[in-house]
Amino acid sequence: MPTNNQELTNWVAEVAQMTQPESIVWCDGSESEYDGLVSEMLGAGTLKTLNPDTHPNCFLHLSDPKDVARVEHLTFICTQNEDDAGQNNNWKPVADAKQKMNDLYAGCMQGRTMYVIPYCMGPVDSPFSRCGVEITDSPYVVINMKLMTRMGTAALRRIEAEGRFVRGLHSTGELDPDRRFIMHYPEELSIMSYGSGYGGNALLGKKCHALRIASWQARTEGWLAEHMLILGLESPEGETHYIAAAFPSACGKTNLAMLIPPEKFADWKIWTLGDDIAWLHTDDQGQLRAINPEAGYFGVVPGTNQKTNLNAYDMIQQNTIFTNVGTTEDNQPWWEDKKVGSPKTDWKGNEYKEGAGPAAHPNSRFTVSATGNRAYSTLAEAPQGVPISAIVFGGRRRELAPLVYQAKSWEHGVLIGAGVASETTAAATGEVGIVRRDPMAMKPFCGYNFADYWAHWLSFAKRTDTLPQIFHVNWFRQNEAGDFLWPGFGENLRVLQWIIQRCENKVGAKETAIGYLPEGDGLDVADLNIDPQVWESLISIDDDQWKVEMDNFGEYLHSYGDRLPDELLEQYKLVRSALG
Ligand code: SAT
Ligand code: MN
Repeated sequence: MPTNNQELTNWVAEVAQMTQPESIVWCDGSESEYDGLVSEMLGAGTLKTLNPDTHPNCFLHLSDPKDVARVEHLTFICTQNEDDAGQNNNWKPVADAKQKMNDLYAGCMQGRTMYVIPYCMGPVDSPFSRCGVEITDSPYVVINMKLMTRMGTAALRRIEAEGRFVRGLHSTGELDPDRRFIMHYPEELSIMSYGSGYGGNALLGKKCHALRIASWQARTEGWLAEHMLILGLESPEGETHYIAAAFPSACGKTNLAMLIPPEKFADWKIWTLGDDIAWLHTDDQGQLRAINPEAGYFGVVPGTNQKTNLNAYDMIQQNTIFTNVGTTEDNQPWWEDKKVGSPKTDWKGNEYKEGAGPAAHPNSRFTVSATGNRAYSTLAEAPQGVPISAIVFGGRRRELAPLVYQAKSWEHGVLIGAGVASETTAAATGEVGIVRRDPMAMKPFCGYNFADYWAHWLSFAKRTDTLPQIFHVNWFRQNEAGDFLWPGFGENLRVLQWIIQRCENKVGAKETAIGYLPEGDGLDVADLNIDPQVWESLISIDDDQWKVEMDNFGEYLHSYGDRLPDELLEQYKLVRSALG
């Protein structure tokens, strides 16, 4: 597939010269191309067909056992000045990083096919979308990019018309963890990834482009690239409010984005616009609007069942790529907490043995087109995106953070976002269950210095006076015995409803040092039979715990030194002094 874009033609030729592939394929994004690659992978044994009667058009890929998650310690932001990357990122000088990568790439595609994937993040006809081209030697990457992005001919036409694109070069290399790097060059809008086939390391349109590179582009161009789901909440009267929400990886973003209203709210409806990434812009009227740059879901499989997420459960019964799950006797995919069936093989392809670890890897994933979700909103294709009423931050905190609270202003909301912290999960390699600071849920994804990023967030107050309200939620409070205090899942709708009522000034709230909290009966939980003392603890704060938290947070903020925006420090001082 020839292109009239000289820059792209030259780059493809240069990469081919360096990596020496056996052949070059320009991907057109067609169904027949997808089917052809699936057949090839089935032939090569890198993909297996799952039970076609129960799971039509579903396939299983088992990765290298040492390549199952993002690798933050091997992920770098490479800029001319180290300070521009900030202490929130690993940094390497541009020239050193390129040298290292070019050495790894030399001859790395010998005997392999090199695929050229033009893709568009966001609807192809949206002014807010941005294009990229990924070159890869992995057919697994191609079929996943097909589900996750708008890829192929239409994207290439847009690139030719616009004359610009993000360059992403990927090779699975030898999958050697000692020869694995994910390098980003935001100043030249390019990415180099080597040695991993895992989603966030290899599907370069996702975290690498749509967050790390896009966050840099967004600051330059005056918008925001965020680790946020987008959902629509439709009331029985037919009015829909859109909410964008940021949570660290594997904190239930996909479940919230696909929430099914509980019986009591059966006449409410949740529409899914996106489950992972949002690009936000202010429009001519000053309204903040969001598009989802992605076209599919790359979701955590374990824990998905008919009770926790029926829409996702049903969505992944067909047309889905499973990575690193187990299988049942009759070749259906199986994972922990599926609640039906039992495992015969595990995610390494061995016979499952009870007590010898889980059948599915805790970070096993499904890849599926967003249109397979019955709550899919066609507005995900709207070029102007959807208007955002509320921004919600959240984390996984056993203690401290109440169920929900509201910021007193945009600037205070930025402080709340900067204060997001969460107990770690299995989406990244490392220890699980440790509290780590994760501002705006962007710690692994902000492509520049957090101090500059907060300044950019604060600058929106000067762009418009109709910004959304900002909130913080925590679904994960536990008692000493480890029981969750809040039922979560569908019942989270009650919290979303309170959030919308607050945006419309329809419900009161009590003012505290950290923000506005629900009044006793302001949030409708009467029929949930929550112990009144437990309920009280969910909607109040412990000043002493908060003083400790704020002191820790203060130290963290100060570690950004002189670049920290004064306004953020002001907001910090207001909260800290209100706590006494
Ligand atoms: O990084 S991935 O996109 O592969 C998964 C996640 O952490 O959200
Ligand atoms: Mn994510």
